[in-house]
Amino acid sequence: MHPDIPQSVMDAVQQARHLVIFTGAGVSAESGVQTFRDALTGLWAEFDPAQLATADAFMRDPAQVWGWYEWRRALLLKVQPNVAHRAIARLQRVLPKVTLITQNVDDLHERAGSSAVLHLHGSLLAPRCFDCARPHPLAPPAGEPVQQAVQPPRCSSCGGHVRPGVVWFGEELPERALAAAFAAAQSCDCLLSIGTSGLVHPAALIPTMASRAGATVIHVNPDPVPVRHAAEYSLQGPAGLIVPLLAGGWLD
Ligand code: BJW
Ligand code: ZN
Repeated sequence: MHPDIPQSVMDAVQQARHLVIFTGAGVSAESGVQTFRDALTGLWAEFDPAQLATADAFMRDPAQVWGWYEWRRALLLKVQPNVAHRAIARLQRVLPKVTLITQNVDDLHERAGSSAVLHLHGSLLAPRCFDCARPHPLAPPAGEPVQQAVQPPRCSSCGGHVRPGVVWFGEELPERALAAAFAAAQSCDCLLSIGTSGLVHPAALIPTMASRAGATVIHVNPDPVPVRHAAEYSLQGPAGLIVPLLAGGWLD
């Protein structure tokens, strides 16, 4: 069954002069990437973020943290973009201006053909030195994904531990990407928020900023999202079903 998408929502997306697409882990769920906070299937149902997703945890036990991220980097090689990623790339091609902002640390938007993706929480694929921040490119992981402790490589410049290029709790978001994301949220006429729990700050402010600036805001999520403004909508369903409908009507 097709969800009922109001015509005003279709119009707001398809006639947007500047559309912002803001994505979270839910957009990659149908590719087989685990979300964080889904009750039974999310990563945080199985693993403790305080032991894995903070700089303190890395300093305490670099091998445990590095091994966990290497496991997730290896899993990423096994998955493919889904129809929602592809529909987003299509919207970027056909609309006059689209800013794509993601909280995701995967590269599935890029692999689906999206360009200029603003990664607010970094990337699993951009490791850098914990001490001097120098990038430390790595070959794709060989073999099957295994969840085990692994000593991180050493920085070739200063000898520090190499860390995942993601943003951990308590760390600043990349300044330029965040500034560009906030500017886009404040100047767009429509914002599509897809597959995020909206719990992690400061990224969570982005849909509210767009609403306050007068944009139509549309949430896509299997769970209902509370709406607070007249031009705010919650479309309940998986991204893989709803986003292609919103992007429909154009040929690839
Ligand atoms: C589907 C679906 C389908 C399922 N289709 N949908 C202000 C207020 C309160 C707290 C703070 C605040 N300011 C700062 C904080 C602290 C903290 C924070 O926000 N904590 C809250 C959790 C309470 N923020 C920070 O620490 C940030 N830094 C910062 O603010 O620096 C300044 C500062 C420094 C020092 C002191 C104070 C301030 C950094 C946040 C970094 C977040 N990092 C992570 C981990 C990245 C690395 C890794 O991958 O391991 O980023 S946490 C994790 O959450 C990850 C995600 O990007 C992020 C957001 O999660 P997301 O994408 O929303 O996923 P889920 O799982 O939560 O939701 C999935 C959704 O999809 C659900 O709704 C499903 O229903 C839905 N779904 N299937 C569509 N098929
Ligand atoms: Zn270094």
